Amino acid sequence: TQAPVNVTVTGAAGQIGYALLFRIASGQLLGQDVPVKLRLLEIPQAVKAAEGTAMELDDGAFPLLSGIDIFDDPKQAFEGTNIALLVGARPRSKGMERGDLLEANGGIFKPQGEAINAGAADDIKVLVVGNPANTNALIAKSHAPDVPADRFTAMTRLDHNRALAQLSKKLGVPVTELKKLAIWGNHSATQYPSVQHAEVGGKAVEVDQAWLESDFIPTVAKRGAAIIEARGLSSAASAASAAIDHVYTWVNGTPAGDWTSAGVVSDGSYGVAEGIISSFPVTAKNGKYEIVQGLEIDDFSRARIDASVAELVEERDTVQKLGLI
Ligand code: NAX
Repeated sequence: TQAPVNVTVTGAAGQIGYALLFRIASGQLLGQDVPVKLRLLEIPQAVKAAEGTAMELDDGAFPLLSGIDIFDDPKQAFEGTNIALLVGARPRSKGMERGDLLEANGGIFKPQGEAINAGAADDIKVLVVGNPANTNALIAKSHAPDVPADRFTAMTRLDHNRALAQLSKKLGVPVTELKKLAIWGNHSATQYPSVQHAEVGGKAVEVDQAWLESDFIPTVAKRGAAIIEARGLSSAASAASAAIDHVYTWVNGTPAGDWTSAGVVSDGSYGVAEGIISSFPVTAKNGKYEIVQGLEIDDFSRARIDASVAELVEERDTVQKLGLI
């Protein structure tokens, strides 16, 4: 039988952690034949709560869960890890400016990047969920010079799944009929969910532009706020589900004739500033995410992509000035 895969989850005692850990333990992250060993990272004040979650994980008697270790030190938490899910982050508090938020998160993602660089396994794959996810991933990557840059990704799969759900409702077809949707840019309100290349039942999707602009795009981009409004808490189980999807696809590949969306390091494709972590349509093959090449970009898409990328460039410039990258 296979040796267990080490999976580190940060923010393990949080809402997303609570939903995510049970999905991982049940084998949905890597597959029903892959044992996993969990390494949970929390801040000291939340270690006790993480221990409570670990007790519940024990009580699940999951056949594929071969152990749980809890840490408050990133150096230990990332030792020998194969998959790192960086969920814990510093939320925006009242009156906090964007620069303050980026700085506070730099204090988390810089040491985590360093710890990954120092101790993670050679095949390490990193998914950043904690917001601002794209720029947090950029900070972590910048402090892990010995890890190939393409191992650092940011989550826009939840946005992708939200877009699938909205389009499926609009067209009255199951999500399985839809292909080639894409999220471009930042995981923020500026993101661009694109149906330009989308297909339904193998044919081009046709929807009117007014619906796209006044309904589809804002509904997807502001879904997080709508969930908070309805639930009184931010998206958790759907975010955990998207994180599972992101890693499962990364390891197992995308089906032929389709793609998905992920925040990956830009190689300058489609005029997206090289080096930033932006969402693109991506395929996965042999354990690598690759940006889909050769797509024609219409004027509407161009303007939307540029606007979201401009925000990412601004975030990068801010963290550069703060000495965080
Ligand atoms: P919670 O506040 O419930 O949990 C966060 C946990 O992280 C807490 O237990 C906290 O103690 C821990 N933490 C803080 N700093 C840490 C550190 N340095 N090391 C380890 N753990 C640390 O938040 P939750 O609802 O679970 O959301 C987590 C993050 O996901 C937030 O940043 C949130 O904004 C982000 N999201 C990202 C999404 C995406 O699509 N990329 C969607 C969902 C979610 O909003």
